[in-house]
Amino acid sequence: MLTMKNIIREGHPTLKKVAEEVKLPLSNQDKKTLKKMLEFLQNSQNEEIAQKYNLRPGVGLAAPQINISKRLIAIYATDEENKLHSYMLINPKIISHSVELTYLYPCEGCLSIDREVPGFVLRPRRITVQAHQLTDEGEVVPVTLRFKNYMAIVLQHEIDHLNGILFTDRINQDNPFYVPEGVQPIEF
Ligand code: UDB
Ligand code: ZN
Repeated sequence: MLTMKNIIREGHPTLKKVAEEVKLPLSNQDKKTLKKMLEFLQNSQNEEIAQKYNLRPGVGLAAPQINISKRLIAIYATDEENKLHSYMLINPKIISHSVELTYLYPCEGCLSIDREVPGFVLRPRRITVQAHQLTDEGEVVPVTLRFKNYMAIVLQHEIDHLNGILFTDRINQDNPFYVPEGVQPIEF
């Protein structure tokens, strides 16, 4: 199983790289990687397992964070309506986004960043993502998924990792807490 030891941290060059497209049909190795990533998130949200292995409760993980520079992400998060979003995605791409922005309040964090970084990350409130999905049955199917609010932030944060971008790169350097007029937060 994956633990925090497998997660590379800020300063590691892989986190700054643009990850490679994954070839389809998906190799068994890539399937295993995605399953391990999702299992890590599930374990990290299981109180007993998380305590035993000292896992931070993760909602999303991108393959570059375990030093695999491929366009794979896992998501395991509940939205504001308490709906669980559990996904293993291949080559996810944001095909459209709202003009309206939002930000997570009080701040974003990252499994690959061990310090608190003050500031807001402005992101589109709604996105549409095209990807291939590895289903629980082991099938790979094309999907178009729409996300809003908190889930849109999680997806954008993970897709950023595939492009070598950390949330700290998106904080306004001159005024970390700058918020344009009318932009409302998602409260954590
Ligand atoms: C996270 N977790 O996983 F509301 F059960 C963050 C960390 C950095 C704090 C571990 C998180 O938000 N957990 C959480 C929140 C809840 C309920 C719950 C667990 N990430 C993922 C990450 O670093 N991926 O690369 C950071 C999030 C900040 C904004 C979106 C992703
Ligand atoms: Zn992260």
